[in-house]
Amino acid sequence: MEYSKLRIDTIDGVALVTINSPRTMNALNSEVLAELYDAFTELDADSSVRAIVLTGAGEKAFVAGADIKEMSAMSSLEGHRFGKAGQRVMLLLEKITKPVIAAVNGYALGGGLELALGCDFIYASENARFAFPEVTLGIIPGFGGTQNLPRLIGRGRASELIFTGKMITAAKACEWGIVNEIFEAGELLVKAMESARAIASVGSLAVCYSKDAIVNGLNMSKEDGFRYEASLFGVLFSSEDQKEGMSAFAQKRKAEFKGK
Ligand code: CO8
Repeated sequence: MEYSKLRIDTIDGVALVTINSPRTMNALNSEVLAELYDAFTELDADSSVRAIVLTGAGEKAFVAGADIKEMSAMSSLEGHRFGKAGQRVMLLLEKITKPVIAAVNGYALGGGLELALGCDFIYASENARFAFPEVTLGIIPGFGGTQNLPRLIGRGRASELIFTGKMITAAKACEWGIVNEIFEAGELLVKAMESARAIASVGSLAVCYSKDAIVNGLNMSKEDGFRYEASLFGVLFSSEDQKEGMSAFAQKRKAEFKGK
């Protein structure tokens, strides 16, 4: 499929998805949201892709939020639809079987932070900045931010960010557990791709089931989560990858996984 707002490059089983509207700081308008939904659906179905990195074009922003110019004229009904269009992308990021790493290379504000939070984990450049400025615009985070941020960093810190709209540095975001690791700006994509390639080289079924257990387990009681994990664990014993992984270990050779 052709995309006008995204660039997609696939290298060694890793798809690099770049939101490509640097002049507007990669702001999320309806078109970008629709393309992101289509692209992630397409990449999920592509068996040659085993991990995904998501970033923004240019040096200033990952994504500076939902498109304020588009939102400013919306009716209540249109605002509701727009919110749903964004939430559909965030929920898809959780549902797809491939891990998605957000490489945050500048501002991740509002909907941009929500997009990063929808990914499995976040790496950031030293110049990355994070905020939920929605309250300064008279709205609230509407692409899942009020739900995903407290689950990730706890109610207190999430409430502080959402109620004040204040901007935090990459270092603070890392200290608070939003960001896994910080890299120099020029190194960020190299490191994110390296990490994605490491994921792409192990058993892809096992990675997919791990993601399933983590994402779905977060919405279950601990006991149900343990039960769910055990069932996924058991299913993997019917896979060729489990047999290959364990025989390769016994034979002291590198496993060749097939994802089945
Ligand atoms: N939407 C639209 N355009 C944007 C956005 C945005 N979020 N952010 C930046 N731009 C545009 C600017 O308008 C400007 O365009 P132009 O040259 O045509 O005026 C261009 O990008 C460059 O921006 P600046 O000149 O402002 O660049 P600076 O380096 O001076 O500042 C900032 C960069 C700090 C990122 C600044 O642009 C800014 O504060 N942007 C807005 C950030 C923001 O408030 N984001 C949150 C938006 S609300 C949101 O995301 C809600 C999500 C949930 C929606 C649910 C709906 C129901």
